[in-house]
Amino acid sequence: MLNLVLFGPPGSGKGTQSEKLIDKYKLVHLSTGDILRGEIAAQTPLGIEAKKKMEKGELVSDEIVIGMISNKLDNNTSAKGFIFDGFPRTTAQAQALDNLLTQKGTSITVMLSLDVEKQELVNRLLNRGKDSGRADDQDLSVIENRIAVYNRETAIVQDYYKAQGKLKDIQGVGSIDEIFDRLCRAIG
Ligand code: B4P
Repeated sequence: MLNLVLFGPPGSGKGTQSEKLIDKYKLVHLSTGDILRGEIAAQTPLGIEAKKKMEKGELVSDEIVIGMISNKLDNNTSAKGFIFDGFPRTTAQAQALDNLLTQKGTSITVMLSLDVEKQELVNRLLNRGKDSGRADDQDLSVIENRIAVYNRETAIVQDYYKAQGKLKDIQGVGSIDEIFDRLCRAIG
């Protein structure tokens, strides 16, 4: 199986590049952000809980997102592999993911970490906010908080995969196709 972790700060291109990677490698896409937005749209109890955190740019609890990923893995037993997009975002999530994959006799192949500087992230997210309808893309202070939360709580997850020899850094500025080529070369 080919199991990719697509990693990087908010606005670094995870969702954008996931779409292209799924097409090429025929993987199942697991985006915790998309799953959470689906729960919010359906007004489930989980969605109502998650909305409060997401509107402020904070992380939803590990327990909720780990449970969601576990369900999705159980529902896709014949997948050729997975793209984990926006997950794991904490070391506890990374450990839980390793445990879930080990139970299924597989593991993460590589973490692809997109590197983009802060002002470019802010510009991209404000730009997306003009037509995405996403409240968390429309408020500068929420965007800045998401980037701060990434630096404080999420960036360290790279060390977890580096220790396993699985981290690949990818320059995340350039055209979408250029970045896609870099990702494909890193996957090999
Ligand atoms: P996510 O849905 O994961 O969203 P994101 O990180 O903000 O965006 P992404 O990185 O996918 O966007 P992209 O660059 O593709 O998370 C939202 C929230 O959900 C989090 O803040 C958190 O509250 C919660 N959450 C999600 N997962 C969680 C977890 N595991 N644990 C706890 N909480 C969790 O796109 C950005 C824009 O850039 C687009 O408009 C795109 O067109 C543009 N763009 C992309 N590539 C470009 C390029 N090369 N050049 C120019 N523009 C580009």
